[in-house]
Amino acid sequence: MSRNQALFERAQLTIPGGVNSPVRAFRSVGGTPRFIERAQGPYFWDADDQRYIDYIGSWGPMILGHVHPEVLEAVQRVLGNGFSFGAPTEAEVEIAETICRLMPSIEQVRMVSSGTEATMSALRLARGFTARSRIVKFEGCYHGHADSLLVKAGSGLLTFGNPTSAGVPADIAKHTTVLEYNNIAALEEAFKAFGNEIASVIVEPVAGNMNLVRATPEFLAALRSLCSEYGAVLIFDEVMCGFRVALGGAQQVYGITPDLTCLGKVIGGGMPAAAFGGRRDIMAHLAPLGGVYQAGTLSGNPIAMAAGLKTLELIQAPGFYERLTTQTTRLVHGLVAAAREAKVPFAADSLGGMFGLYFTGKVPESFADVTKSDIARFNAFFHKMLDAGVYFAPSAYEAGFVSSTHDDAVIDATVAAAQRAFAALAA
Ligand code: HOZ
Repeated sequence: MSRNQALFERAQLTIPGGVNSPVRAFRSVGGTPRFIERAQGPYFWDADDQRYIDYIGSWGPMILGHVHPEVLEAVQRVLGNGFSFGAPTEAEVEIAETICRLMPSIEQVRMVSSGTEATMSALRLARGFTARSRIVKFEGCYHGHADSLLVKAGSGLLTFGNPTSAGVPADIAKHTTVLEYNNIAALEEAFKAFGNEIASVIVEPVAGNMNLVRATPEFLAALRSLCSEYGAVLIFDEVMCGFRVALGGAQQVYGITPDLTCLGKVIGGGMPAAAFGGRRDIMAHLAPLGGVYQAGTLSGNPIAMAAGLKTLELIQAPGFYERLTTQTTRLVHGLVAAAREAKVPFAADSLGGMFGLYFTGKVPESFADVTKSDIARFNAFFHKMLDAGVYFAPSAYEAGFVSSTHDDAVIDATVAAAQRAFAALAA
């Protein structure tokens, strides 16, 4: 038995499903999850010492590749000073100043420890600010696992949202309305029906949790103008796409200014750190200034701040995003060409260092489009690539991530493996 298998069997005795986050269990692709022992640059190695080219990068944070020497040095420099104080530090001020400078829609920011905390807190703040309860989200956008966000659409616009997880009370789900992503008509209809009740609309401007799906510019523009017209708080969940699709996030790419933004992943450089921030008049409603309560023992943790600050410094290097975009484009173009050669229906898309692979003929615009993917083919492709030492996300519903260490040789090796995988799928 391999060490991966032995560890998975052992893990299942004491950890539900053997993993600390469900997608890691490989349930949708089948097979044995790889237990990772170490990583370097674009690679990681599992418990059987197999090397993989890593295209999840911890689901986004590792934009500089694993164990970047300058980030390592920055972390090592502060380790001896203490791991956590539960009191403010200068690094928290520095990271707040950096985030506000890089994303000008953010006038003030509060650090938290995870993306779930960021979105949950931003929504409470929006509700406190507007004194309204209803929130609107979009099908296929994932904003963490807070109760009010694990909701799917009811049978019609005016019916209540339904919980997607056991344990979420219907009484909470009923305050969430779920609409189709990129559907402007549905959005207009919803605002017409109950616009004055909407506290907030939360959206991933580039969705990364139903595979990669871009919002259309028209959809985001409609969202912005309807929220302004009806006094609803527009929240961009940029936990995945922030500092990934461009230095200024999706809001820079689209030129749309949200009221609040949620961040995570890259801002912690691989350590647990996330944030929410935006308009000063809204942020003033947060405790200790205002009546909306939010707190956290590990918020602004000094080790996480050191990793995050150094990461945010390095991604500002001239040409960083141009190179990242070039490498990611090289990957998706190579994969599309390989699939075409083998006559496998396949499409791919990318923005900055984030990409999506779809086993359908076209790039999707909604969750319904994504569900048309040939999942059996994706799973077969995933395993062939894994066997060839390439680790894509173990689900057809996840985006992929490229780091600055994925150079031409790494990308070309991936494409060569994909040529063989597609050829075998077509056979
Ligand atoms: N929520 C992540 C996928 N969109 C997975 C997180 C993890 O397993 O680390």
